Amino acid sequence: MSIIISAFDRSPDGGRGLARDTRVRWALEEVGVDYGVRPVAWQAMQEPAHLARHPFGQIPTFEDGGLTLFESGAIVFHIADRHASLLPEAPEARARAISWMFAALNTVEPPILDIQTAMFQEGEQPWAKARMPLIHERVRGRLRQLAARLGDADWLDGAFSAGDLLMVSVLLRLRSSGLLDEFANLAAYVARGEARPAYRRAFEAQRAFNTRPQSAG
Ligand code: GTB
Repeated sequence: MSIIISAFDRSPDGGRGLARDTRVRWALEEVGVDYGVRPVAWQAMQEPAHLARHPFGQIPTFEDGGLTLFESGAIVFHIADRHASLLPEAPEARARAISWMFAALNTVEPPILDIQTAMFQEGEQPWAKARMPLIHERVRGRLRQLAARLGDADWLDGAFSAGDLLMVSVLLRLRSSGLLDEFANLAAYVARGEARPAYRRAFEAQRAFNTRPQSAG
């Protein structure tokens, strides 16, 4: 097995699939490529060996022979670019699918991440409670636009693509907020993504990994 990805030794979410190795696992499952997982403990994330793979000391990373990549979007793009099925062959359709990849990561994910930041990093601040409704409203604005574009289509632009893979991955992080359920077509879109056999395999693999018995030493 030549591909190795890195993941939290044990994700803080306990295997709910919210850490970003899940989207990389999903892409690898979609294209049918085996991979191994390098667990990275918290203290090891900022040590030289991991920093050599990831300059910001994060997960996921991707190694294939002499190639090492970081950034989940770049990794998913690399996988999609080198295997059939996650990006259309036709140049214009391919370019549109890549636009959706960027839109997921650059336009839709940032306000969603603000929810997590407000809860976990800023929750103790005196202004934290007042900020949350503003963040929710920004997320709603994006979801409204995305819902309008998706309409009653199954996927964002024709067949399922890496753009959908990243968009569904990003939207999944909203589930506990209840915001996704305000948009029935987006909730159904995410459910379609989760129902894909490749997603199920990726989810189960990360869950098994994150709930594996701790070794004694
Ligand atoms: N832009 C980068 C990418 O897309 O790859 C962002 C990578 C990133 O934020 N990685 C996080 C990380 O390594 C893990 S995924 N954090 C440690 C650090 O920065 O020191 C984010 C994440 C973490 C935990 C949960 N959770 O437990 O629910 C969900 C998501």
